[in-house]
Amino acid sequence: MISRIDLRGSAGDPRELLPRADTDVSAAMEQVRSVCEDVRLRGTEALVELTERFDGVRLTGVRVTRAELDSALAALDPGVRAALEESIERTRRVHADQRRADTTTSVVPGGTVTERWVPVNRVGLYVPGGRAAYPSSVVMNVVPAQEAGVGSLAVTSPPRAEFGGLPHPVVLAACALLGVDEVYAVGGAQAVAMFAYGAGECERADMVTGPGNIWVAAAKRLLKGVIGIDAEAGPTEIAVLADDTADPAYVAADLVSQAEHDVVAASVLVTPSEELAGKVEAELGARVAATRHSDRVAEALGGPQSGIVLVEDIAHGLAVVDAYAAEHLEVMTADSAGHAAAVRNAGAVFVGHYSPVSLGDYLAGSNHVLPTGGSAAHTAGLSVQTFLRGVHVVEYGREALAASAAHVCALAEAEDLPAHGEAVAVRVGAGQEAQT
Ligand code: HSO
Ligand code: ZN
Repeated sequence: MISRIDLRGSAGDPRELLPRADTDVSAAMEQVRSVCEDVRLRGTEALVELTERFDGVRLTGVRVTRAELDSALAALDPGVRAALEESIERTRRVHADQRRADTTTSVVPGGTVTERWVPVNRVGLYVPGGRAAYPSSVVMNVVPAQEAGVGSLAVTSPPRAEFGGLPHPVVLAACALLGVDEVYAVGGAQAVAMFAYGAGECERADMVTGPGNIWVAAAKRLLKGVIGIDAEAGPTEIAVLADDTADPAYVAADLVSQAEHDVVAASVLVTPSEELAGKVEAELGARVAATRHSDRVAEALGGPQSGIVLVEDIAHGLAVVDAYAAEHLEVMTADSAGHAAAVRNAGAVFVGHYSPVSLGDYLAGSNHVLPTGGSAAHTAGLSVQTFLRGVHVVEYGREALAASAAHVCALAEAEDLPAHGEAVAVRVGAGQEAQT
């Protein structure tokens, strides 16, 4: 079952010893190149053919109709509808609060620089298909884009034969609840290419965001530059930093919860307590056997990407989880808040015994599109900020320019770019007056 890795007494970079899946996105890039080219050259026709090949669905049109969205919403289970509405409300409140205000700095008398936060014009949001349905990912992508003020939003999700060649009905219903009416039944690399180049009814987008499988990640990497992208999302990961104040049932339940996503999902417990490790192993045995997706969970927990990591103490554990830079990190220790405050690298941090990752997946109000594969060391998850650009707006008057001229000319001369200085001198002279 889950392996143990003993880092007690081991010096050096823990990254060498920590479990982590290696998904080879670059190998997949070669394969998605022709798919993307095909969409660029043949548009909708290519989308229809590729969808038939990869999803086994013959589309009559790539766009989901208004009537199809409405009937998905009408058929939505009332309990699921209430949960989605609450999720949208909480996520909206959190994300609305994150929106940064423009700032204006008066740099010199008569000279200002304003940072103006401007939303991206048009965004394509990818909602994965695959084993599960991801209406929650619709919320996590759409809400921050809406709160940022993105003017044009389109969602795409792979069509499913069992749903009459449409994306999952709950995904469609979530789009309808959020007021998104431009929805496509296209998945995989071809969906990223559709947004990057435009195809038929789908106008090209400035940016594509959202998690997907390896083909989606490869297409994002390939087309980055043609289209803006968020972080590449790989298989989901949970790391739990816990001591023996943690309840082994909680720890095991959380490790199982993320293992449920995928056979390559990673569940890692970091603990100084051998006693807790033993109890969690026992709990896992019972929970894995009882859970609905038992085989998938067992494979994920038994895989080389998962493990129980024994550390000297919590300080060592903190160094280890920082090195690992998990997508999700839970801290369940005697001083959860204090220890969590010391964490530097994690996509999202879940503090204490009552903040499981699955709460964050659906309802905490935080975002669940988060950096994986260690990229939390340099990248943040999806937020309002993802969809905003801080544009610097420069406004100097004549006097302020005159007072700056000498310095501009000096730097222009130092860089052997005298025409830069001349563009100032032509307005105000070379600016001898600025020798202050
Ligand atoms: N844990 C996933 C998100 C998710 N979970 C969606 C359930 N639905 C990656 O953060
Ligand atoms: Zn999840």
